Amino acid sequence: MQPTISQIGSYVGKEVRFGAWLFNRRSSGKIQFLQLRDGTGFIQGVVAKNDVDPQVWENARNLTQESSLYVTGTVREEERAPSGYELLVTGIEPIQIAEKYPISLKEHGTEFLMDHRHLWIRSPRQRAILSIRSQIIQAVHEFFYQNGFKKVDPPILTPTSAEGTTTLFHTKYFDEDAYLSQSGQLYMEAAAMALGRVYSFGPTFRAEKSKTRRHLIEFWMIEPEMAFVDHEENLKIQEEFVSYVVQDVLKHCRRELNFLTRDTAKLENVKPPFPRITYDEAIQLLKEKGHEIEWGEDFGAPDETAIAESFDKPVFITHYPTEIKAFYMKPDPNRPEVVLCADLIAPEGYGEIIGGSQRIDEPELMLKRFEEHGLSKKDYQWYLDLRKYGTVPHSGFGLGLERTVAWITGTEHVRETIPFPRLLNRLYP
Ligand code: NSS
Repeated sequence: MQPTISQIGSYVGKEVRFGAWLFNRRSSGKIQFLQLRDGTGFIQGVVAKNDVDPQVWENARNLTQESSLYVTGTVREEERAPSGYELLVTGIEPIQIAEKYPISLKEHGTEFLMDHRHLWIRSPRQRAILSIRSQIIQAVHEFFYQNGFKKVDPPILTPTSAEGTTTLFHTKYFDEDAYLSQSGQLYMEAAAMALGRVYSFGPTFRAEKSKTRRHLIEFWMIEPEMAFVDHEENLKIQEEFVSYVVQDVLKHCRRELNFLTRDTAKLENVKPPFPRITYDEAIQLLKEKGHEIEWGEDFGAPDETAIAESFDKPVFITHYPTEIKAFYMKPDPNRPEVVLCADLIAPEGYGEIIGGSQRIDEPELMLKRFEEHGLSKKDYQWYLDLRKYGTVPHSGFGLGLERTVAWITGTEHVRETIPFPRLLNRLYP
């Protein structure tokens, strides 16, 4: 197999040939320095006029930014190079001389970059973010498989809503109405009754009218659901899970994190247990900080940021008012005006990354909630069945992948944490 740049360290002293793109070229008289990338990494190729065939020198000179080529050369160690290696070029076979590349190495405006997202993802920063995203995805699967969970795939086209009707994406399903999934949760509850501990990992859709740095229209969610697990154990699993993912990225993506100048000390600290405060305490804390908020109101982004500032790890906010939370959340038996739920707020202002709860398992209470929320018993008959045939205490949660990537990579806006973001007013490219 041809080596990749990421494997080049195993080829010191040897001649290799691999495919690459020209990222940048500098020349000083009789030497050309080619910054080459192959997607797996970057390496500097050195072309010395006196040591190569004149055709090789000419080929190097003709390469424009993002031209594609096969390069041949000898690998040598080079302490000063970011990758630790350099390539003494002996051959260049151009595949294509690229037209003038729209993204130069200088700064560009966000809208311009978003219009060229298909090319922008080639740049080192975007590559680092997307590599870490891939590592996070791998760590998610590892964590759940290691802990005996089964992966279950809920449908994307659904006849009903899971998280309220205001953000539903409507489509036609032949003659019926259908909606793109906002959350796989309700189906995952059915799956937990069949397989015990399950998780899903898929795209979810919300027609959010919000244009914030934390909202996407299409985002990926990891949704575990567990039979015989109560609120308390649900939180323990969440802190173990989030810590596993963060530590795994620290282990495998040092180079990318350094490139992004991420303060890794803050990430090293992400280990269980996570601090917990109740909604009541959070309201108190916000009032002390001068926020205008009353019991019964939901938190906005500035509130979440203010709460997170008081902690150096992700923090759980538990026991929200029943009134402002989803219909399926189980009320606290000692205090039915609040539910057995928690949101996990990431540190450093990255906002809520998890929403989860223990679910109502009593059939009567579920029917009562259906009435209160005006939900059709007919449309959700299958969901109500779960409370009729061997109902059990169960809990689950949903982690938003892009907000997690934003936090771990230290990226300001979620639009850079997904290859092709779907945003309010943006469906291209
Ligand atoms: O609405 S959530 O808080 N909860 C649910 O959907 C539950 N049904 C999950 C469950 O218990 N199985 O969304 C969960 C997370 C939330 O904390 C965010 O991290 C993320 O999903 N999320 C989003 N990320 C990006 N963009 C948007 N619009 C978005 N909405 C939620």
